[in-house]
Amino acid sequence: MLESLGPVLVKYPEFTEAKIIERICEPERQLIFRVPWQDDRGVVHINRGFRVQFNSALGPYKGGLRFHPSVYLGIIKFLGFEQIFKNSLTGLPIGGAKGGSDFDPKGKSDSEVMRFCQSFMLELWRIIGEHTDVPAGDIGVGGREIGFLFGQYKRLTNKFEAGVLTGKGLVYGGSQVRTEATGYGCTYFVNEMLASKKNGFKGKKVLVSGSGNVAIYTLEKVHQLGGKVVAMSDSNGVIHDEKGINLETIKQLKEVERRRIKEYCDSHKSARYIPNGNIWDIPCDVAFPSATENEITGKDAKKLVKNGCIAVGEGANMPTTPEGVHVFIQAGILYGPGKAANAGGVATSGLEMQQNASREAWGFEETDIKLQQIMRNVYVLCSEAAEEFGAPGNFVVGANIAGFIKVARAMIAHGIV
Ligand code: NDP
Ligand code: 2IT
Repeated sequence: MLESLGPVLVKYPEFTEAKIIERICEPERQLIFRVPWQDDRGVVHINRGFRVQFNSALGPYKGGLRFHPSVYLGIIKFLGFEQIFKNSLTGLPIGGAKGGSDFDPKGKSDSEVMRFCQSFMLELWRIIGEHTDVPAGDIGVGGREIGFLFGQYKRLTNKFEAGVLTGKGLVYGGSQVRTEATGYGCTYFVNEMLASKKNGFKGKKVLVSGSGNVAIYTLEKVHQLGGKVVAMSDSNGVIHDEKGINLETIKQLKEVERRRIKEYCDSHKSARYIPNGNIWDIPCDVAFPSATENEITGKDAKKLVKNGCIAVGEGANMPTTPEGVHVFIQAGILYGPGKAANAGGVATSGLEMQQNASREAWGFEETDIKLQQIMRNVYVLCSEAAEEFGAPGNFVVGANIAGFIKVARAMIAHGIV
């Protein structure tokens, strides 16, 4: 990030004078708290909760909550930092934050997840609010968890404050397209990159890592646009089927039954399961890393390029290591970094906040069109900034610069705070 900003600081010396870089790297506020809860047998468990409110120059803090055993302060801070610039790129009035817990929802009953969420909110509610900080989902936090968190917030505050969380169910203030938004948005972004080369998804062979929220709706949109997803994964292994992955089976397996991807092969005989496999070894035209950070190493990136991959869209946050990013940039392939390519999720959260504020509920198509426009705009912003600052076609530089300048200007306007 800081490497990309060199030319910006030369052009705008006022940013250096106001110590914007030093200030932007320091979160405005960080909360770490104890989350005690009881499992179904009555055994007591203690987890750690986090919320890093990184930057509120553009609007209320905004960003997801991650429940995963790997969560610690460092992960939440890097995600919160990325979120500032991603949110800026959406063009919506939202600041940057992230939160979560080292709680592992895997294998827990609905009641255990509910008790955990209630205990988590019993601390978090003090520092969030429609105009203060608006959390949403991320890894391990989907519609079920947001529902439990919202219910507890409503009970604690005695207010139906719909805009305090996004990713809500459609029956109590959620937005159409929010569930689909990150995967759809990422596919729209890659479609824009392909279109700039007079290309498209028709007939393209595609890899999508992960099989959670982002991965599932990337699969859906890629198939709608005429591409074919031939492999997906979860943390245990990879499924590969050159005939294409079946969307309905994946949805049933992952969204309804919460089972492992391996079980896909029980009903699809042409698919093979590769335990602990590396999805990036499979030849493809387009890759969508949509599971987690650092999943594409330098070696994986080289393999992808060698196998003929022409475009990468990061559905996940920072899924490519710095070595991998270097390989993609050197090879000159179309590479959409997470803070641009996956901005559709938080952008649609912003649209959910708009609907909550005006007590409206827009239709699916109307909301999807807004999402498409936002992703086109993110693409244009990144391309133009890359061009202006001497790195045409480099969306890493473009996204970092375009995201940063807006936040820096707002911070200068607010004085030394
Ligand atoms: P989900 O919890 O719905 O799915 C996560 C998927 O990634 C699962 O298939 C999971 O496998 C796999 N995964 C997670 N952690 C690991 C790990 N450490 N190693 C291997 N596989 C892993 O999360 P989302 O789909 O919401 O999030 C996926 C990525 O997209 C994250 O990087 C997130 O930050 C990012 N993102 C999400 C947005 C959203 O709106 N949800 C918006 C923008 C970015 P398993 O089930 O085996 O754990
Ligand atoms: O990483 C992300 O952008 C998200 N997990 C979505 C955040 C949000 O507030 O919708």
